[in-house]
Amino acid sequence: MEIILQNYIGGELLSPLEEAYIHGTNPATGETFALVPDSTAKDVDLAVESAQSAFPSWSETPAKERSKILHRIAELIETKYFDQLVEAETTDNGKPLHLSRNVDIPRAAANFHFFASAILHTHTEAFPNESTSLNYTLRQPIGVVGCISPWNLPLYLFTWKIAPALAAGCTVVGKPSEITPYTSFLLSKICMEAGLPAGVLNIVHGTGPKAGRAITSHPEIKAISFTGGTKTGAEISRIAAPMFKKLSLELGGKNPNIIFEDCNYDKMIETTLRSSFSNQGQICLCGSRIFVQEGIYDRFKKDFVKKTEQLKVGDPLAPTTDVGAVVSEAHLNKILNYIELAKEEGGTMLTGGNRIVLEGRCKNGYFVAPTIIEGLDQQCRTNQEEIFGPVVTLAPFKKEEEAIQMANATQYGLSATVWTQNLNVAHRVANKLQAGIVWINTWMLRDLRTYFGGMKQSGVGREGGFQALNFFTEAKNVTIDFT
Ligand code: TXE
Repeated sequence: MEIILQNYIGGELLSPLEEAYIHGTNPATGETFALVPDSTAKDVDLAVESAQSAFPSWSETPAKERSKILHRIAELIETKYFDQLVEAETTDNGKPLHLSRNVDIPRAAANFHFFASAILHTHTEAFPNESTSLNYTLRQPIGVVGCISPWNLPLYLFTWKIAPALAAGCTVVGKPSEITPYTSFLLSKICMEAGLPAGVLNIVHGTGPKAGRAITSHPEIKAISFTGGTKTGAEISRIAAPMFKKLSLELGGKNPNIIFEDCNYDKMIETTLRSSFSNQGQICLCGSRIFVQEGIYDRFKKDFVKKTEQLKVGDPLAPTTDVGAVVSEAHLNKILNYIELAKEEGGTMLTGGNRIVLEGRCKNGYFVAPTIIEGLDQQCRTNQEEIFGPVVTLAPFKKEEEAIQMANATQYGLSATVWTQNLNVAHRVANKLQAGIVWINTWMLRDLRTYFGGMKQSGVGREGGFQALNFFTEAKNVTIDFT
């Protein structure tokens, strides 16, 4: 029996107006387990109306009250609903259960806690002119906003957008990815239980071209916060920019991982294994291009291949699984096509390069062997385009300048990792890398207060901390003349 998901509009769970559904698939088994509303512009209109009517009262609710409700949502995620959310995320996405339990769902709760606290610690600027006049800044919630999120970190990224929007006093029409909608459906129930007033958050399920486009083109939606593919980001900008909507776009990456000879080798190799294959390589921050200084290249190659081959690809529900299923059949085929392309482009498969067929429950699941490719030049498509799977390329370098040049040689600029014990090298390289986020001797060490986002075609704007609260507010200057 499939679970039937519903939209969350005006504080109620509603079926899509046209009663149309799409299939929600468990990527580990290939089976349909849910029916997902295939909402249209009509559902979005309804959601916008309800967000508009909730806006005056929510935007004037004292920050302290908004904060309390958001903390309550976080607590319900952490306690009563925790196990259900963990299982739902893994069923929907294919990621190993331990990732849902230790990363995705705790982070969703942390997003609410963080912005519920942050809203109590805001301040604005003042510009006094001796005894003649004073300017000060008001930051006011922008209105109804649209939050559109992807499938790779479903509840984690959805809440990363809606928590600051709600904290800032905006009302929201959100759309999670149609590929992984289950946990945001559960979030609707949590919000009802936490006492979030009707219409403050509305969740409309459905596809990008229908429900997503209806959100981006709706004249009453004042800002769009989007995470997803670069092409989709461009399409959203084409629609939203001429309407003068505020835009925050977190897009793709093709991130370099630069390894110098003097690095802490053991820490580097364990972390590189994670930055390459965690979540099946489906994190926009994964380091998919690995550059290794020539003195340790052969040693690294041997050890890295060995450790990669020890990773257990398996049922995401099994506690011993390191690498689960990729998110969908279409995405599986995309990854396999890139692997074929890499061969045509002259790449050598050091390990992997194939689909894995498991036995039992997961025999029809979408599994890919962690893949390491060597021997490609930096300009080829494999090294230029985002594959978003468990696939990395290796290349040696001699000098610092060469590593920087290769690292910067893509259209993307999201994140980068640098491994060295030499402080001078670390600072010099960090300074020259074209990336919004640089990690030195670590990866994915996140602090929610910091700027998060990319340069070049990896996006526009920054999320995180007060940046996100600023995005969802308008700055208004007030001038008083004392004379
Ligand atoms: O993302 P999409 P997809 C990359 C990755 C992946 C590729 C495509 O390379 O293979 O993007 O993945 C909604 N108007 N990333 O197709 O299409 C869509 O419904 C409004 C990188 O899943 O960008 C979903 O909710 N909305 C990435 C969201 O946009 C639209 C994470 C993301 O979907 C829309 C995911 C439209 N016209 C994929 N079209 C990252 N960097 O984190 C789609 N959507």
